[in-house]
Amino acid sequence: MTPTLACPFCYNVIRRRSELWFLCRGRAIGDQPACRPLVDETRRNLTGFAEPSMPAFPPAADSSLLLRARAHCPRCGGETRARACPSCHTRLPLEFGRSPSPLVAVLGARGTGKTVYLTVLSEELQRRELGRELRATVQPIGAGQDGFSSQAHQVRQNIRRVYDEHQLFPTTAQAVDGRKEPMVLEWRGELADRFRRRRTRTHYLSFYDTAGEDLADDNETLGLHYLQAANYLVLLLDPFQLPEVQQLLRLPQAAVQQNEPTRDVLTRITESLKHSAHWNGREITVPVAVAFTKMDAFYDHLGETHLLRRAQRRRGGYDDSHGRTIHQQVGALLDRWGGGDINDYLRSYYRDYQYFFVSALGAEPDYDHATVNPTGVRPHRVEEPLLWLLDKGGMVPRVGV
Ligand SMILES: Nc1nc2c(ncn2[C@@H]2O[C@H](COP(=O)(O)OP(=O)(O)OP(=O)(O)O)[C@@H](O)[C@H]2O)c(=O)[nH]1
Ligand SMILES: [Mg+2]
Ligand SMILES: [Zn+2]
Ligand SMILES: [Zn+2]
Repeated sequence: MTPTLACPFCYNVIRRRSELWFLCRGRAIGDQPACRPLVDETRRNLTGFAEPSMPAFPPAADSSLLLRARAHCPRCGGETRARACPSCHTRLPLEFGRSPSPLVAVLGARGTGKTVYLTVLSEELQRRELGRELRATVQPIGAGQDGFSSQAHQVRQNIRRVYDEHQLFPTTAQAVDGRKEPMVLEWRGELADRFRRRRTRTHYLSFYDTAGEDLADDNETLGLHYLQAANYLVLLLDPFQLPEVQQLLRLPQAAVQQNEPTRDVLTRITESLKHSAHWNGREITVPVAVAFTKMDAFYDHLGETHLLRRAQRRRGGYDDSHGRTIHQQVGALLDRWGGGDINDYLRSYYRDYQYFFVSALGAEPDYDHATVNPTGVRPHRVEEPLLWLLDKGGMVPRVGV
């Protein structure tokens, strides 16, 4: 992973932590009028966030080498320790920048299941089971603190929608002028250092949910900013688009929202990536977790004993031998389902990729009414692509080696 620091909201590079701006807290001194929240046009342009927020201001010029912990607002004189991104002015936590904070772009064609996947993944990461296993506490950025409320609110709202109200999502709106707010999770994890001392570190994981349409537009600039800055890619592919699958499963019409061969989706994504620094002239170098979605629709077809249903990763981190098993199994299924060209294509263009097969919902939804199965949400393998990526960044331990 590149060591550069970038803002998890606007994906612009931050060269040094000392460059971070301050955010006024509105605690005026003397009889000066206190600052109040205002719509910040820069923030709106860069992230799409259009609600009022407290004004941001740059650190004093003489503090560029020294990380000053506090500053006084030039307008109201109030003291503040709150930091903000120098580009988009979004508030950033005090711990930001001390440990790696990877940016993950989630790509995939329309209707692949990106929004459902990200919602379910964020909820599963926040649950005790996974948290205890990985010795990590995960929550939306700044949960419970003012100045962060909107992001945490959006994540919670999506989770409630799927888990409690059993509703799926309408198609994700295209980014306005190519910008919209990513989902940012705070990951406080405990890892042993090389002296086996346990250290707690706080990382921020930013997930950018591209609209399927952004890709369909064949517009190289849309989303490219996010692709370019991303440390990792999660490429979600819709297995319903594989040649043999629609006959095999007899899917209802509503389950197939579009008809685009996966190979074409891949070609378009590769073409976009060729305009970024992830292309070295021969291959794509950024790690890509290639995950097929909607595995639950294949449960009956695969049968209970199939490795893709039965194989269990060892707990405690990323299990590489399990990962390889799944990778091989998915590759073999692709051959069987008329997707052998996908294997060849990825092998020739991507340096570092691995296959996954996930089910965010765990049971088939009512495709016509876009509602969750009455048995509820029972995710399967949703964390596996992320563990593979986080292992590369040293954020989770490897197990079974
Ligand atoms: N069987 C099954 N279907 C799923 C699953 N996740 C999503 N789907 C189906 O896929 C549809 C689209 O899911 P979304 O997450 O909205 O897809 P998206 O990739 O965000 O689509 P766009 O926003 O249009 O790009 C859902 O309405 C479901 O019908 C899953 O885990 N299992
Ligand atoms: Mg979506
Ligand atoms: Zn002020
Ligand atoms: Zn920013």
